[in-house]
Amino acid sequence: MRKSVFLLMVPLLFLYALPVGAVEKEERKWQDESIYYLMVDRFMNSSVHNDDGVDPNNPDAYHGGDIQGIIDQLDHIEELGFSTIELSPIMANSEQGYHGYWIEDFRSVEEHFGSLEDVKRLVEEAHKRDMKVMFDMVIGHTSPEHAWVEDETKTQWYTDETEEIQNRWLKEAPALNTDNPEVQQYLLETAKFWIDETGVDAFKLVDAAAVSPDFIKEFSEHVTTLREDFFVAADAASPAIDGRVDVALNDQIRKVFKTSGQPLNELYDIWTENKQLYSNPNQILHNMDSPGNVRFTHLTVQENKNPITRWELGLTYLFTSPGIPVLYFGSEVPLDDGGDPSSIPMMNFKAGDEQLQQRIEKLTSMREQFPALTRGDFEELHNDKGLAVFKRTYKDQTLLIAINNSEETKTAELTNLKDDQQLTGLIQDGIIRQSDEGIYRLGMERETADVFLLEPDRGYNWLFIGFVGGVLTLFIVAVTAISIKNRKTQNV
Ligand SMILES: [Ca+2]
Ligand SMILES: [Ca+2]
Repeated sequence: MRKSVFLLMVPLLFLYALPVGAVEKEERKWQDESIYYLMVDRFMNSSVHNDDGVDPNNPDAYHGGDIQGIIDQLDHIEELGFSTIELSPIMANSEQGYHGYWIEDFRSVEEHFGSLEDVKRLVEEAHKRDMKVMFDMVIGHTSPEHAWVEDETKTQWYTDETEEIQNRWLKEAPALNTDNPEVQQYLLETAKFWIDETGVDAFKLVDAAAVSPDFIKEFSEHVTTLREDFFVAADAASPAIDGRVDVALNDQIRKVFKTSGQPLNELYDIWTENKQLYSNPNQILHNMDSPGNVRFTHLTVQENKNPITRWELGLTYLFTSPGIPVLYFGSEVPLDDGGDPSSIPMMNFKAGDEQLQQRIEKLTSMREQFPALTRGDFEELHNDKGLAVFKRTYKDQTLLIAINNSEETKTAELTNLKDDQQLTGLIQDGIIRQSDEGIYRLGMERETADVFLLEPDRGYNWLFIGFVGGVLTLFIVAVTAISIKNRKTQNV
């Protein structure tokens, strides 16, 4: 019987590797971090022993999430590539204070979340994975049920000033008099307490707008005397420190990326302003979702857009522009709150969108690999009708970020780059070479974004072509040899 020779497909070899940047690994700075921000009560419920009064059907009640739950899900956060975890306030809160804003005791852990021992373990587990931990701390208000409210010796600890409070959880809360030296002393000692007891790496001061910039500065300086690399951020612009949530920028990012066809010019304008306002504008915290806001996913759905496409564009900007990107938990699903920010369901770890999570992993790993994305200067090369190209350079490393937010294919003709280079796409794997006229023509399909590494033109990849050619030749030789041998066997 004649044996058939099967034609085998030569497996296509995708030799995929990110090109190595020219910059040596340096000591980590806060601006190199990528932050995953979670609400403790709504993340993961691992212990039923602290579920007293928990009611998942009541949006205002505790839903059972706890510190052990975060420890159990560190893999999830690590797989997405985040280097820092930010926790909603963990301090003891009043009934229905699931969000952590109604602090009854600044120096104990909310009993629904676990113990101080649990928190210490969480920080240790995170550190083992080379991740840092940031605590949110409400600094300008307390719970109406805080013992100080009824304490006659502490009447000066509160102020009667009734500023317009934006945060819906703080509207009814009494305002602390943070100009009072006793209150200041208490808060500084509280910072020391958490650093000493848990090993935490950073605080984000919530409600910072209610506190004088002088005290925020003092607070920030105080913690750095305790630990040099400690980082303090504020949830509002404060002239006192560089680390703060850039609300104006965040609003702009949400507005620009929620639907296609919108220009990207204002994003760069905000950067130009920030550069003048802050000594290190790379320490701003920027996000697309945060507690209290309607989820970005819902904004895109309202515009009849594909949320995944919109998230991919927005996140590419967020993770490659100056500042520390913060992803609010559930964005990776992506969660739609139906337009009601008070709807905060438990995190669903099984529902994640594969494509979106891959984009997040790609972006976090690029920030690890290319310091130009976290430390480089930021220059606009092209910004016209929805296509923007930004350049980031750090030492010998240059990357370009291209975002086409328009509804048609667009091309940027770049003439002010070094000669004889190539632009290697890190997301879509394309290569762009300089034309004979000296132009780099960067074409982007509608609603796509990519990051390009500028590197010397390598010509055709002869090593790869040679390798594939060699494998093919060997294959043909082997098949011929086998068929000759078979024929001989048959003839015998
Ligand atoms: Ca629990
Ligand atoms: Ca409580």
